[in-house]
Amino acid sequence: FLSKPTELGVTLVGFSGGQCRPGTDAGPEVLTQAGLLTQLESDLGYTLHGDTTVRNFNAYQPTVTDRDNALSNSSTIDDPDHRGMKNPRSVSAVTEQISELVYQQARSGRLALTLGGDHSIAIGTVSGVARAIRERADTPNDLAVIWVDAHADINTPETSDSGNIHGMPVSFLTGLATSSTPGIFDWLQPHHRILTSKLVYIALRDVDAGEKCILRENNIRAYSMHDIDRHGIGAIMDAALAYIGPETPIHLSFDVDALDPMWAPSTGTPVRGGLTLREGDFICEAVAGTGQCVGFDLVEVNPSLVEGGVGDTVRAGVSLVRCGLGDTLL
Ligand code: NNH
Ligand code: MN
Ligand code: MN
Ligand code: MN
Repeated sequence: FLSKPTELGVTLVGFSGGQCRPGTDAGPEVLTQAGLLTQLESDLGYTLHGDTTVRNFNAYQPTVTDRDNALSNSSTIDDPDHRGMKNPRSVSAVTEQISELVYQQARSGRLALTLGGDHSIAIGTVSGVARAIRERADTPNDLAVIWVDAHADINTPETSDSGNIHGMPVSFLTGLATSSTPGIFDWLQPHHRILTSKLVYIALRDVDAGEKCILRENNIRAYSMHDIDRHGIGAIMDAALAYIGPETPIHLSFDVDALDPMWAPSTGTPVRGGLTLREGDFICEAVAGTGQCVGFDLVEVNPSLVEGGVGDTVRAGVSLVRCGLGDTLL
C-alpha cells in the first residue's frame, strides 16, 4: 500500500521543557553534527524536506491565558503548574506547533523523521502523523505506534509522581488524559489520537504503579525486557508486527533510554538492564523491513550529562536512525 520511502520530512526539535534537566534540547544538534542527515542523503538516498536546522523551542513562550495558580506555587510565574503538570502551557504550545509541522510532512507522503528533544514532543509527532494518515488515501488503516522505551510514558497528570510531561505523552495521545483548559492541550482533538489497541511497547523495565494499572485495565500490548530475555528480540518483533498486522502504517517512537546505559549513557533517566545496541538496531530494522513505517522519532539524547562525553550515545543514535530508515548491510 506504500511505496518504498525516498522522501524524508525532517523536524529538529530543540526542546527540554517536558522534564527538569537542561540539555536534551541540544540532542538534534549533536546528532546532525555527527553527520546523520548527510548520511541519510548520501548513503541511504533520501531526499530531505522540512527544516534541517534545529529550531530552539525552549525560547518559545506560550500566550498566557491562565494565571490562576501563579501566586499559589513555586513554579515560574509565566507557566504555573496545572493538575501537577510542569510547564504545561509551554509544552502544549510547542507540541501543537510540532504537530502541525509533522502533519505537513506526513500529509505530503513523506516519512516524518523527528529528532528531539525530550519525549513530550511525541505528543506533537504522533498526533501530526495520526491526523495525516487519516486523511491520506494510500493508507486505509489508522496509525499504529511502537513505543520503544525503558518507561511507559502513560501517566495521566493525576497518576504522575514527577509532574514531568515527558512521562505522560501516551495518555494524551490515546485520550486516557484529556484537557479542555485553554492553552493546555485543548488543541488535541479526536483526529489527533490513536487507539490503545494500536499501541505496542518494547523494552519496558521502569513502569510506575499507576501506569501498570493503566496498561492492565486497557489491555495494552507491552513487551518488557523480561519478555525479550525470555524469547529473544527476533520473536518479540515477529509478535509485535503480527499484532499490528499488514497494511497498517507504523510510527516508531524510540526513546534512547530503551538502550542499556552501557550503550547510551547520555540521557536524563538511564535505567540499567536495557537493550543492547544490536537489539535496538534490530527493532528499527524490523520496522523498516515491513515497509509500513511512516513516522520515526529519536528522543532524549542529552549531551550535557556524561563525564566522558556524548560520543557513545550519538553513535548509538545515528545507528538507530539509519537502521529505522532502511539501512541494510548487504
Ligand atoms: N515514569 C516517570 C515519570 O512519569 C519517568 C519518565 N521518564 C522517562 N520516560 N524518561 O521515558 O516521570
Ligand atoms: Mn520516553
Ligand atoms: Mn488514510
Ligand atoms: Mn524513557
